[in-house]
Amino acid sequence: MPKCKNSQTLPSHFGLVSRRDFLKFCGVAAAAMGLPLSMGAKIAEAVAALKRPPVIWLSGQECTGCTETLLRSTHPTVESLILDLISLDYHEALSTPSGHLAEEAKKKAIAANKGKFILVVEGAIPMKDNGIYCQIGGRTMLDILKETAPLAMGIVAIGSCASWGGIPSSGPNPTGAVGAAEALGGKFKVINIPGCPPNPYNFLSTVLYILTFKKLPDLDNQGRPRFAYRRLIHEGCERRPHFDAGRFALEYDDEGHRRGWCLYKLGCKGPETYNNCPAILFGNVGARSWPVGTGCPCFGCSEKGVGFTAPIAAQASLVHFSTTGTPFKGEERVGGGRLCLTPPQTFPPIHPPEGHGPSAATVGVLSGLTGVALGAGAITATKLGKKETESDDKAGKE
Ligand code: FSX
Ligand code: SF4
Ligand code: F3S
Repeated sequence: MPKCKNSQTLPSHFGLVSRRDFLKFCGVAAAAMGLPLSMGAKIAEAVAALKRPPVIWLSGQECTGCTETLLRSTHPTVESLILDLISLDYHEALSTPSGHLAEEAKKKAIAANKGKFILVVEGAIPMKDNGIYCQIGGRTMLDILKETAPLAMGIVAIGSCASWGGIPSSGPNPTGAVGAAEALGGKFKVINIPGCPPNPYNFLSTVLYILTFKKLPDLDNQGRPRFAYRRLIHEGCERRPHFDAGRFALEYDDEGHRRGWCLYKLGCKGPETYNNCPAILFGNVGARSWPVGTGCPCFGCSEKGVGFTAPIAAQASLVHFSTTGTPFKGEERVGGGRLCLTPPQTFPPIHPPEGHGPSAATVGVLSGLTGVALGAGAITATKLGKKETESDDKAGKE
């Protein structure tokens, strides 16, 4: 756990979360942001000293999975942290009042926090026929968003629907669904946290970053925080050694699938999807708790033009991924920057009959090391947190 000189000045609890767990979480968040673990303590101190920023949460065309993912997350009770770090002044699904009372509560919350609140948008915004396909309290989501955005301090689009249209925008997109940035005509800077649902740690880390450093995190050319979306799923995937060795599951529940081989031929979109799922994992429901870890190909939920667009079983484009050793130019990469993959000279062709090319073990060691290095910070931090929690529990501390 990161040491914090002034940790005693922190409150003993943040709602349901103990000071100890809060510090651990901030350490994990620091690692996820690519910062040294020791920054976790600084983040904790900075955030603890702040007044909770008001948040107005609007919902458009969506399944409420983005809210669910925040509320169902566990270790260390991310939902408690979120609800303690921000003042959730209006949220359609979580507000106690409904109908006119809810509308009244929203108006009051916006008027009382003009220029100071963070606007979180969940869900897509239909543009066709003046937005009539999503109405709340008799008004279109489009109008509500256009009216609310100029009054906000900052705008966060949570989930793929709010980022670029997500499920509602998939072909033939009958309602003309788009993300928040596009609905606002590109006039506002919107932080996109895509994923269907997105990882709650990415949302919380973004909030922590803004609160701590008083500025937006570095964003890629799709408005996503680079700290979370700068690498392809394929770069940190634990099945990567099998891809490099040409070992693929060909059907669900075949021998290759049961042995944990690469899911590329089952339609895995890891080679064209940017996200930190292999490093941060999902839901803390057990080891390797992320789609590919459970045997399900990544379907590119966080990538515009891939998730809900490319056929599920279609093989991913390898355009982001050179097997020839030719370096990509930064601008060719969606998220920007250069790829840093397994040394290309170790690659066999990707469709060799089994037994040809370098052995899985040889390539596995090399590419496994790359994957380990990529996710090491976050994974180590997560494990550290868990181990310490376990031993703390045994010792009966806090
Ligand atoms: Fe979309 Fe979020 Fe997917 Fe669902 O609300 S990103 S459909 S998980 O819930 O907006
Ligand atoms: Fe992992 Fe998918 Fe890449 Fe295979 S194709 S290594 S399963 S991300
Ligand atoms: Fe989505 Fe693929 Fe991650 S489907 S959750 S981006 S592994």
